[in-house]
Amino acid sequence: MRQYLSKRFVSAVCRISFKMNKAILLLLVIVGLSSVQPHGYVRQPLARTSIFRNPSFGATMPFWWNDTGVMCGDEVQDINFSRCGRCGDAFGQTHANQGGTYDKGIITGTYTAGQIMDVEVDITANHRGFMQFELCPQVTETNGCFTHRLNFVSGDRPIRSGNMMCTGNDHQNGIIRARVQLPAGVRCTRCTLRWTYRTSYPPNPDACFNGGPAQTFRNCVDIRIN
Ligand SMILES: [Cu+2]
Repeated sequence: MRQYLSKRFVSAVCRISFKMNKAILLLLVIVGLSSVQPHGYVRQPLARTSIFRNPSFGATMPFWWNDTGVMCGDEVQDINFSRCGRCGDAFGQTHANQGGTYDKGIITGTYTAGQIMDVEVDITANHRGFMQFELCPQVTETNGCFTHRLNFVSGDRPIRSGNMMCTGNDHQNGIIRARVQLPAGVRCTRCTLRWTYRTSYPPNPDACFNGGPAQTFRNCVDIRIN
């Protein structure tokens, strides 16, 4: 991703370079490469940090404009995601959490207990790896409340161990549809569905599972289960 971005960015910059001095150019390239990390988001039900994508929800700014790059502060993660914010912030930050800057208190999906829910994820830059969904089955979101790791029933990509969906290869960008099993008997007026995309970047022999430090993306979604 960085290589592709840098080529495009540099060629755009070169066209206007005669007007700018080299120090400014260098700064622009560094800022461009470090801030743009478009890789993916949950579009159905719509993620908390992507709420601006559906204006009918009426959410007001500020918005997390780089919503396809909610990625633990771009810090690679161990297998327990121990240096990632609860909802994808950089470690120690809480902007994407319930009650944080980007929590607009808007429910984007309503389901019934035990239902198989349809989800859609838009992968804009596939880095292999897998994605998982977890449910925090209570109104008050906490770091430890994601006690239900949900199983995939079916979907566009291979399922591993029930609760992992491999995202495919580097060229498979676009929407991945999947069906996810909600637990029986869990109801909430508001609870948090969490998507975590653990890439196989840096590259790994197993394209789906990278047990070592891996670039990771995370979204929280506010849903209701009747
Ligand atoms: Cu990338």
